[in-house]
This record gives sequence, C-alpha cells and structure tokens, in this order.
Amino acid sequence: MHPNRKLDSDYLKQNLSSKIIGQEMLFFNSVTSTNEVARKFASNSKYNGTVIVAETQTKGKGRQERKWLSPAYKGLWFSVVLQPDSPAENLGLLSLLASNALRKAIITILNVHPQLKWPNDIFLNDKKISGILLESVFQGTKLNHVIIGIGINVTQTSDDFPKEINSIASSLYSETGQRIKRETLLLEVLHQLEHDYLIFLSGDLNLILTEWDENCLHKDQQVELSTPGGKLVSGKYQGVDTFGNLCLLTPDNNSSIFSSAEVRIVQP
Ligand code: BT5
Repeated sequence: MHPNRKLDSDYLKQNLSSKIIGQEMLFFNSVTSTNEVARKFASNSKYNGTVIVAETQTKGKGRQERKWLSPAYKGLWFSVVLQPDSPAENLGLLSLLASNALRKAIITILNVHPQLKWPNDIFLNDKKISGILLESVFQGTKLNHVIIGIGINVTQTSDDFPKEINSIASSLYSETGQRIKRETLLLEVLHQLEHDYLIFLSGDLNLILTEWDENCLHKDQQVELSTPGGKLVSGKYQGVDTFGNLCLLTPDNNSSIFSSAEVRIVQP
C-alpha cells in the first residue's frame, strides 16, 4: 500500500453504514487540531454527528495540554461532534463508550484484542496505540455538546516515534504486522460508535460499563493515580461506578472515587 496515500473521501462517503455519525464528514490536509475545528460549530444543531478528519495535525492535543503526535498519512486523526440530550454527569460514560467502541472496531478489522486504560487509552501488547480527548460544553445540568477527538496510530514503525515515547507508543501495523486500509478502520469505528451511542441514548448504560470493565488493562491491579491537582494516590483499582468514575481502595481500606486522574500500574 502506498505510504503517503490520502484518505479516499468518496469511498468513505459511499460505504458509510451509520445514520448519524459521519453523515457529514469534513476532510482537511492539515489543521492545528481536529478538536479545534470541531469546536467552531459544535453547538449548532445542524452539526450533530459531524466528523472532522485531518491527514495531519500541527498542534494535536492530548489531555492536560499534552501533545499528540499526528504524522501525515500514518494514522487516523479525527473528531466527532455529538449533541446528546443527556445529563452532564454522563460525560464519563461517553468517554468509556468511545474507547470501548474503538476496541471493538479494532477486533473486527484486525482480529486482535486491545485493552483499555482508564479513562480512554487503548493498548495493544502493553503499548499505547490510540488516545481519546473528550471536550464538552454544559448547559445547566445537561450536556450541550461533546467533541470526541480520536487518534489511532496505524502504520508508524518504531523509528517514527521520538525516543521519549518509543517504548510506550506503537501502531497497529507495528503490533500486528497487518497493513490495513485506513478507510476500512475509520468506517468500522464510526459504525461501532454509532451502535453504542444509540444504546447509550436509550438509557442502557450497563452494557458499556460491563464491556469496558471486562477489557480493562488494570483490572484488580495495584495502581498509582496522579490527580489534576498534582496529588499521588495509591491503591487497588476496584472498577468504575455507574458514571464511569474510577473507584480505588486505598491502603487504609477506604474507597475513593476519581473523575479525572492519570493511572499508572504498579508492578508487583
Ligand atoms: C491522549 O492524551 O491520549 C488523547 C489524544 C487524542 C488525540 C486526538 S487526535 C484527534 C483529536 N484532535 C486532537 O487535537 N486530539 C484528538 P494523553 O492521555 O494526555 O496522552 C498524551 C501523551 O501520549 C503524550 O504526552 C505522549 O507521551 C503520548 N503520545 C503523544 N503522541 C502519541 C501518539 N501518536 N501515540 C501514542 N502516544 C502518544
């Protein structure tokens, strides 16, 4: 497959099976961040389900202002605009929903089984192959809109990653040896996202929680959390609550709940 081949937008539009997500797809060669492009129109109801795709991002964003490397043609860098009529506290569930949908799409296309790190990182063979950044705006007690930014490393080889992340990051090609059409994976991700999003809208939240929990990388493990406030908290990972928050059993036998933190698995 040609290494610098642009995404085929006609093929994507013709083969889309979802009815909401991706009905409108906007393609760019280069943007700062697809989440930034999405932000410009995410509150307009016309754009519910719109997907913004870029071949490269010059300022790809991770969480907490971290950088996300998005080399041209080597991955999928895109954002999905959603306007769920849903209580604000369900935002954490959407985060789990997105990573779980991505996991299922990867199984379908590549027949390999990624694992999930809370809240929404995707790992294959203990390497991060994908990251998700959710950005949202609330209106009163409800979600006005959510932008789900998804980055998937598809064809990079180890030389493509700078040495700081070379040992922790990888791509689907590096981990499986399989060359896939990026279009095929993107279509399957949109299909899975829509499938699970409709379940979410119907109020059946258990399916997402159960599937997520079964595929968690740090199930029952000792972890160390670093909170946005800079605190480090250790304990045993106990699972997620009904809102997708992380539950931790601390050494003094107390259960604590976290809505945001960085998880590090403590090797026994
Ligand atoms: C994430 O942040 O994992 C969320 C990444 C979301 C990227 C998508 S791409 C489309 C949309 N538009 C955007 O601007 N963003 C979204 P976080 O958990 O904070 O991880 C960031 C960290 O992962 C960095 O500090 C690096 O250590 C590492 N990293 C950077 N680029 C990477 C890559 N391509 N693959 C794996 N790890 C990477």
